[in-house]
Amino acid sequence: MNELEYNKFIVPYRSAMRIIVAQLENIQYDYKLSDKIRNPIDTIYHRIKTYDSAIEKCARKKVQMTELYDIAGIRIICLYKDDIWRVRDIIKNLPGVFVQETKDYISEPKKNGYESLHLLTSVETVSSEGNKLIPVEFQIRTANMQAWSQMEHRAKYKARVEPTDKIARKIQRASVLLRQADELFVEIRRALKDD
Ligand code: 0O2
Repeated sequence: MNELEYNKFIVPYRSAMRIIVAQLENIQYDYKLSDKIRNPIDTIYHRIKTYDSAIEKCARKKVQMTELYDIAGIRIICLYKDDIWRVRDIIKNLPGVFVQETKDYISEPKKNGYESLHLLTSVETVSSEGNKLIPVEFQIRTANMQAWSQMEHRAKYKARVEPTDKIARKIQRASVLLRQADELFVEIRRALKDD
């Protein structure tokens, strides 16, 4: 698939992603107006995978473009770790969204320290050619997990020297400290009865 074909191929992905982002923004707005229920959604990011990144992933995984589930990606950032499960339930209950697989890197973080909850879903979209199910990947994580993930990504791809085991251990240690901070955040909120 060349870049021009990819730009056409991603049209339904962009449309599925936009529908969901609009719904999540409405829900976030409702929560912000509520003085009874605390808003669990801090920030919503979304992106369509770049052509180069999609090509690289297909080659690495030896799959076709249609087999990638993260061409459309939505990332939701929470302030508190326990809000991740509330957001997961919000997504599960969205009309036309079907969770196909859950990757729980929170109960079981990756070896390098990566934490996040991933939901691989199919989203129902309407088009002139009829209804279609389009894969959309959700990543739900705290602001601390997001900061770590950005730092680790830079360390992996932007480093000008070969990363050493010592650096890998520091990256791992940073994730442990941020995990402790995430637990403290929830403790503080509960102590203040801000539930
Ligand atoms: P992008 O577009 O840059 O986000 P794989 O890609 O083979 O490692 P797989 O099977 O796609 O893994 O699933 P997985 O492990 O759920 O990872 C999917 C996405 O999660 C990745 O997308 C990253 O966004 C994020 N992710 C997973 N592991 C790590 C990690 O160790 N560090 C960081 N910073 N992010 C991670 P892509 O494909 O990398 O692309």
